[in-house]
Amino acid sequence: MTAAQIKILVTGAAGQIGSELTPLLRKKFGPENVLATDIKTDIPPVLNDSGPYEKLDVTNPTRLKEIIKKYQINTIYHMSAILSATGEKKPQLAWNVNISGTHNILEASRELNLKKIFVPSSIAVFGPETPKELTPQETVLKPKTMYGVTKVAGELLCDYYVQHYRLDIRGCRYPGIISYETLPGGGTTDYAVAIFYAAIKYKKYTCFVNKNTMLPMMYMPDCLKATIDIMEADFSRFEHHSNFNIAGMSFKVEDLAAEIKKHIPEFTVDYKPDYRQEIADSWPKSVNDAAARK
Ligand code: AKB
Repeated sequence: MTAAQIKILVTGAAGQIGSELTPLLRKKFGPENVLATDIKTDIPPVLNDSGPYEKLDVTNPTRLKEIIKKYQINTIYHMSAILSATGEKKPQLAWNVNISGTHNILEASRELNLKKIFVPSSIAVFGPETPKELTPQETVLKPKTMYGVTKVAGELLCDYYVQHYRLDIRGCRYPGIISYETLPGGGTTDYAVAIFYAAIKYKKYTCFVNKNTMLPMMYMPDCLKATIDIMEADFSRFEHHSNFNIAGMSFKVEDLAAEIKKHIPEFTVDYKPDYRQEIADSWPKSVNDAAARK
């Protein structure tokens, strides 16, 4: 497929990753070849006027197929999801969006013969029984959150569609993503972004996990590079499909706070762990991404 033939649909384009991935894809493949979609009506300024936009709820398969046909889509980046913290507050919604939404994407791709689909997973597939340090690619997947359950099921569903329908599906297990364009929403790793905003605006931050919490994180440019690299790699060499571990960095909250304090000396953090502490404690501290690098 040459660049000119690629017609991309991005779901969840107004979200934290979608709002930076979409402009990058538009730059690479031409704005008219990248359709941004989201359930939101108010889209971030970065997507405004930079290319086509349609409102889309991924749980509606009829509308999804209409859009794919209308824009002659052959490639999907399926970025919409309910994340871990919101998923614990609204487990039924998380199941519906993450499972039915992903199933709709895969079914539409099968029926309409799409060429390539990116379906992200997350470090949330891991649970308390998983080794915490340099978590291997192949390991115990027994998450305790609804988000994690939907992501494990999503990975297995993708494998099923690769094996039974020969679809080209790729994806990786995103760690917490650190960025500034669009705020993350509803995740457990959100503190690692919120702390910067709070430091600048209020010179203080109340953190919802304790100071020793350490989770895998990645800076947005690296996240975008990993996403594109996985999408452009030779599929015939893949030993995994939608579940590649990818790693950036890991740090304790107190270490991040100390680093910010070097720039804003009056900055202070207090800690009031809530239900998200338990989620954070069930996830790895770092992951091994040798399979993705290979
Ligand atoms: C979350 O915290 O739920 C997400 C994720 C790690 O997938 N950022």
